[in-house]
Amino acid sequence: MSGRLGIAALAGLPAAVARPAYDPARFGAGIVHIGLGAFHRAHQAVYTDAALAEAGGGWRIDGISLRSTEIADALNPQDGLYTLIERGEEGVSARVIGSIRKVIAAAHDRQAPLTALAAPETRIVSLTVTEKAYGIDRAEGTVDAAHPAIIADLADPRAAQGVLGLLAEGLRLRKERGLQPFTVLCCDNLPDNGHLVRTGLIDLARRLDPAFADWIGEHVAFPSTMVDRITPAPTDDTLAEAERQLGVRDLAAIETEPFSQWVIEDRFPTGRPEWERGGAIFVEDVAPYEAMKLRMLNGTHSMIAYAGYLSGHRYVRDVMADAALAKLVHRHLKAAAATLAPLEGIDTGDYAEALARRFANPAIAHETYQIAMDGTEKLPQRIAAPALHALQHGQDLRPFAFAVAAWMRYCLGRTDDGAGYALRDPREEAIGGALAGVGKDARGMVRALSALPGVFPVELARNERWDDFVANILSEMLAKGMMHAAKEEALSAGS
Ligand code: CS2
Repeated sequence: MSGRLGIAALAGLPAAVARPAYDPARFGAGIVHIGLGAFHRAHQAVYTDAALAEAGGGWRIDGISLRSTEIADALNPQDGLYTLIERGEEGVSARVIGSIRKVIAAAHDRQAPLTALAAPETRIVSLTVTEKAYGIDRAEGTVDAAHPAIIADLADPRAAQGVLGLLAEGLRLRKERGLQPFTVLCCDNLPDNGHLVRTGLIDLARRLDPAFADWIGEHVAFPSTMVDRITPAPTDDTLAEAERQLGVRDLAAIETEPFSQWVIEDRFPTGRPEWERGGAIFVEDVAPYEAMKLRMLNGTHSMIAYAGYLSGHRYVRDVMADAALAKLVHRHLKAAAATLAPLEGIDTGDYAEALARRFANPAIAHETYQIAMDGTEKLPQRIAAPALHALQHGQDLRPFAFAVAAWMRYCLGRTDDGAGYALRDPREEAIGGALAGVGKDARGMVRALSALPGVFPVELARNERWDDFVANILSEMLAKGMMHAAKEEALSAGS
């Protein structure tokens, strides 16, 4: 068979391929999702697919891609359908997801995103745009007045193109037209993500029209969420696997692990899909779940990314097969767990074991280089926050210092063999500026990078014991190379 995935191809797919247990065309869209990357397609869109299959409703998703046109160009000709490939130890399975109705590429049509946000049927606007796209100064809870999208959207709010600017203009249009506001659902890996977006958005709105800011504060819900599913960027192998399973081509296929988790605060005044049908958990307060996931999964991931990449490991699973690094992974998980408040029904020891197994999944090729990007955006909540807690409570600081030293070493942009790589961090220039003239002096590097605003809390950065740990570990990394330094660290880590 040849051809391309789409509604017309569904009937001819092999029996082993699961497909929507509903006719997608029967349901309208109630969600606009900004940021249609692989993660959304492996996560929220899948929960929505399950909700549609079991409970129906006008809850399909209209996606918005703010920058690239690639996903729109791949998905629209396929009627929004794509393949979710799950790779577990037991094997590979394929499932066609039907919850996405269409994708709007802002680059193709500048007006279309606002039209979707202001459409009467839009009741939820959800987001996976990565930490850096919001333009929120997280320490202050205000907009970052130096962020390019914030500058542009404040100057010309009616033609907003950034995340917060679009939300504000979409809500303003709805208010003007007498439509109910939508619920804003942040699905990025940020602590207290609903609250964070709320404060940023209200601050932006206040700079435009204080009364409108008050209206948002009073009428718009921002439930927080914890999202989890390890989803590597799709590759040619992903597309080849989809074609092998389906017998037709799918240019939007993605691959992911079997595990998936979504914890959501149940505050949806304008309604919501029955995401619990897909396994989502609704709770009063997501914060403790988010802290656990950010500090244990994501924090350890970041350590794995920097120490692993510089040890020559391309994939997370290779890091887990390296005895010394695997030991440091377990050490980090334990130290991160110790910084958490107890959560009823959750044993962090079991959670750590499950995470280590997920990291080691031999079927998932998750690049350390992918996770290493945007370090300045990720480190504050993943590493610095638990490190500060550990400092204040007399707990083990060293694992966090190791992770930070590995990031600082990574900031040099060169492997131990001298090969260069791009940092891919929004503050790349500031990092380069901070390191200029410091050379490979560990103390100097620590001082320079610790002073980058907003990455490390002052109380941590100024602590002598912390500073000594980071500088000593970094100095070992610089002198002996990452692989060797990690081995020594693991030896001294005890059992
Ligand atoms: C990763 C996350 O790239 C990264 O920074 O730590 O994308 C991670 O894979 C997901 O949060 C897992 O849910």
